[in-house]
Amino acid sequence: MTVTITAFESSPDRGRGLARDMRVRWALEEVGQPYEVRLLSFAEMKEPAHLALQPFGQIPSYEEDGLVLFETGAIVLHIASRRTGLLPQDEAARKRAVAWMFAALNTVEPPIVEHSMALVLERDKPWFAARMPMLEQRVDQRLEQLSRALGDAEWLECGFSAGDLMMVSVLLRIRSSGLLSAYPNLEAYLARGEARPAYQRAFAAQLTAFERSRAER
Ligand code: GTB
Repeated sequence: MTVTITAFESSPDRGRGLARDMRVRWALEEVGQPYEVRLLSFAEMKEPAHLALQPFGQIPSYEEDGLVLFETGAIVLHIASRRTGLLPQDEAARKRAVAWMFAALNTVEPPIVEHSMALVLERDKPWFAARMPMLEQRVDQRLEQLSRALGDAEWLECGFSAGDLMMVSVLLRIRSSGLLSAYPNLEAYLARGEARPAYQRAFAAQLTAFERSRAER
């Protein structure tokens, strides 16, 4: 089986593992599936060849022997369903792990992305100072709820799962804001995710890709 994903040729995060190919790389590393990466420039992401794989002109896309997927939720769920290691055996626990994947993408990620985008795109706008506390409060509400749900547990659902992979990936984007410091159990949760050998292999691979492309420019 040959798996090929796409990623930024030059990631705006400078290889800090925040672009969304990272969660797919991590899932592939967790299940021991080798993969190839096709790096794309911003212009190439909007060309017909890539739009045929990813209708929104984004990364990552996923190709596997004729199967083409887009959306990291669908891609990680596919990987987790095909190989062991990312979903519990017990059916109820498996369904709850999938629920945590959806929670990460649909409930926790939207306010985090809105907060991050405002920091990047709206700093010079007249409304920025008034809007920021509201965006921080929306993120904090989700962090407080998630912190309560996790409690003292190591992972969200009886052992590390694709739900944790997705949740940790989503939370990493907010770490530099300092908002996580109110929730030591979430900080420890992120550290456990980052300590996983599969995470570290995925992180090293995307950093190497960024550094190579910078050296070639
Ligand atoms: N819902 C889609 C999915 O989960 O697959 C979202 C995919 C997505 O947003 N991809 C982004 C993209 O291709 C890259 S990851 N953007 C280009 C475009 O839309 O034209 C988002 C991202 C970019 C940069 C940072 N960063 O610099 O920290 C973090 C995350």
